[in-house]
Amino acid sequence: MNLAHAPLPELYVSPDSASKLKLEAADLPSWDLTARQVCDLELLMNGGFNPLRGFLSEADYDSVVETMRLTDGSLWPMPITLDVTEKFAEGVAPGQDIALRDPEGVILAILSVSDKWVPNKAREAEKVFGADDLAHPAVNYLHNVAGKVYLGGPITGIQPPVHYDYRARRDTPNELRAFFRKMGWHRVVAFQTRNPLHRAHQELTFRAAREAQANLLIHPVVGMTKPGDIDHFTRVRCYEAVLDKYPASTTSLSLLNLAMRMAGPREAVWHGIIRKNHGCTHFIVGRDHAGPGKNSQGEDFYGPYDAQDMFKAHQDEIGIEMVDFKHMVWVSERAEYQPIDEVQEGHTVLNISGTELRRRLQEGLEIPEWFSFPEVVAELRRTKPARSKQGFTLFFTGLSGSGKSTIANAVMVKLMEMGGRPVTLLDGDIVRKNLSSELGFSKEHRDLNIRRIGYVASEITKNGGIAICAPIAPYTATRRAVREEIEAFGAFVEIHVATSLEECEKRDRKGLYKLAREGKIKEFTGISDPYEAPENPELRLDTAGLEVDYCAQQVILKLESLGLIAA
Ligand code: PPS
Repeated sequence: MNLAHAPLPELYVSPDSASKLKLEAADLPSWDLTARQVCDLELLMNGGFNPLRGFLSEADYDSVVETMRLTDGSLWPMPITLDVTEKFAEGVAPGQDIALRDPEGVILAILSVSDKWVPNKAREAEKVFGADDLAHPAVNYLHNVAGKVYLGGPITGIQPPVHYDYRARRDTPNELRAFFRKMGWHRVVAFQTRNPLHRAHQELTFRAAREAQANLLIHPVVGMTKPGDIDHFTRVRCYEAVLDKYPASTTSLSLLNLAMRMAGPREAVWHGIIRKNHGCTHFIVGRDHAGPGKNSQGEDFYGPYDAQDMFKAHQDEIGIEMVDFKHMVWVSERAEYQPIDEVQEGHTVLNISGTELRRRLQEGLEIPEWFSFPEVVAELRRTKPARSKQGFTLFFTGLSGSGKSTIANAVMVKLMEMGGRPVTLLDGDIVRKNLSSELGFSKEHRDLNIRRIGYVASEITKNGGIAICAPIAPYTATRRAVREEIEAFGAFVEIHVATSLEECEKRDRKGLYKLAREGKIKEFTGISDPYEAPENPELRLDTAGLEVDYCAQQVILKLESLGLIAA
């Protein structure tokens, strides 16, 4: 038997033991897994993360962070840890079992806690992601989303997370290994992707498989990808359309419920181990594999070939061979795709970048047939109508009395006059009355208030409406979290109403500044509580000496320049 196809150890107990454990688990402390943790747990339990048998212990974590290896010397580049809140961690001690549940409360596994520690997140960011820079999505997650305490220990698997979508396309490592065995596929090239496939991808994957004399597995990530990516429902419909373009029975499509970290070189090695576990013998690694985009200085986090270099250095140990990802371009004279380094001198090369494609989709412009398959373009247009038809959020932030509500009201009226999309105003005061009446002004309460506003705005945006928010929203991290939540569905336009504290206090329209100065109102923004001004808002307005109408007009012009309103 080809070793790549032999069954892999899983962490699940038998159905009988699972039923018993489920009952016993009622007495255990329960941790409700985050979306990322559900993904990690599924791959731990089904062997996708082999050789891991649970969430990393502290010693393994330190070793992985520093050396990309477990303490037993096995190659493992990514810290797979269970992060929890300090509050939950207080009630847990090593030696104890805890029940791991999905967001609906269904028990998936038991963690036998061996270690509990507070990680040095700055070190983790530096070593694993290359920089402690919040522009990296995984570093931002580490500092602003993940809990402060890590728990480690072996897992007893009870049941896999339930997926209601595309069930027939989801395979465990052992299911894929059995499929390859059954089909007689001895050499399999895996293609990792988080984007829709266009003609160039189809060409390059087809060529890669042919060069390796192997079958092809399109293995897209459907767990968590980079914030702002096209949702996996749309992508899978696109992949299914592209699958028909390969010669019959050479290629298969399977969905991988992985939560990506966008860690470039380390991530490429991790992806290789995961594909090896899924029975593949070859893996396509291209330029800037799993790249996170630009850092806060506007530079790339990793060199374009760092991932390939690191992969090559470890491929023998992993037991999977790298296949180079060729940059394919359309050659007009030949009416076909060719690798860029094989194009004859003088021939015309055409290419549409990801940014250009997004622009054309946003503006409803033509996408040529040489670039993509009509079925894929139709699918993308269906989910991503032109920007001027999508929902969006206008998010005003600024001190009390800065003029947020006044401008927001004026903008709302102008947008309603234009028509076409429903407009909802989530003004600070309205929200505090209807959504957040029990909240005060501590950091915790303000954050909760803004998260609620963000949630409602994201729903409005998702459903094609315009949400206008006008809270103080004093904290950068919270505004950023709301931005990320909303950008999954449409534009987030941040407007800093930058009227100075002196001016706001001079106006003191509600008489609150006076009371705050007298100490009669505590935690008052600008006086006894912080306001972190946005560094890069889409628009900044200082209302001192300006008419409301002029300010509202500036906002409308901004929306027009962003393509959010059209003639
Ligand atoms: S936050 O920080 O975003 O949750 O605040 P927000 O929901 O926008 O509420 C701000 C309005 O509440 C009034 N108010 C206070 N503001 C700031 N600090 C303290 N301690 C405070 N207490 C009451 C104030 O009228 C704010 O309204 P605006 O429209 O901003 O002037």
